[in-house]
Amino acid sequence: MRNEEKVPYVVTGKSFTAVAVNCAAKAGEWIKSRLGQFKKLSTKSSMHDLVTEVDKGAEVMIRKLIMTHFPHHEILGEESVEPGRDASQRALEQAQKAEYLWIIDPLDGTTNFVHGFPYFSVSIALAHKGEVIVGVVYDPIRDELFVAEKGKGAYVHGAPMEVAKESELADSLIASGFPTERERALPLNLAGIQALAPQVRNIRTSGSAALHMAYVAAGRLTGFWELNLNAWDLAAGSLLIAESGGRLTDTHGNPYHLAVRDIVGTNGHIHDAMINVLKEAKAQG
Ligand code: 2AM
Ligand code: CA
Repeated sequence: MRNEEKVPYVVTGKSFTAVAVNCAAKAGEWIKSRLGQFKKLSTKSSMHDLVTEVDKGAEVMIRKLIMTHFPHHEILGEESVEPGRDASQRALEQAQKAEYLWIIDPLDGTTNFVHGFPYFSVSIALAHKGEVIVGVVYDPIRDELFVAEKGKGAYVHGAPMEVAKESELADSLIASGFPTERERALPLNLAGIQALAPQVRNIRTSGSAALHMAYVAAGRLTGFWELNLNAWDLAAGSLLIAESGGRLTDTHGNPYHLAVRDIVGTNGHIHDAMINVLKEAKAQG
């Protein structure tokens, strides 16, 4: 075979964002069609960490589409990484060496999917030299597509998004989660919930970090925090929040980057107050 024949065929003429949207929409529709019909339920890092063949199938579908358009890009997907903190950090370090890196969570909110609780999403981000430049989160149940491009704003089905206006914790609706890692992350997050609950309007823990972050971007939640998340839970949502005028740091107030696992994302106004409460509760991790 001659050398030039080995070069993969590339479908040209589609923007990064168009491909991300296409992947999220296609995978999301398929996931929705499988609601209540998955065949095999397995566990990963613990009995609380679930996976189905739908998670895996959606990731394969997204990978194939990305490879069709951008065969030289790297892809970091939740279902292609060994479970656990160390393995995901090693995979991220390895993948970050790539110029273009797609970071995908084919199904964020698997526990909800398994139970038929209609709150889950597909999360797809593209990072260029470690900086997220495209972020897409798709909720197939409500058919809501959240899209952000670096420097160009964030949109939900074409309408520009803006973070919420609340300036006091007392007026804020915030969200978090109950981490699957029961030794360190769960007790710390519970300490944060205990400290913040009396001070805010209320707290939601709905089970999809990516969708919670999209809701912060859309102004439906004032803020979100959670410990021990992975790059694929956060990358797309981080750009949605940043491009909607919000603020993103780790739980100690350091700027967000792809290796951050303990996240605070807010409308900006309540950010320092939230971190202070976590600090006083020794819930920063
Ligand atoms: P998942 O459904 O893609 O696994 C809920 O608190 C959030 O935690 C969800 O976004 C969920 O994503 C994520 N999550 C579930 N298991 C996890 C694990 N073992 N490590 C980190 N995050 C996890
Ligand atoms: Ca997932």
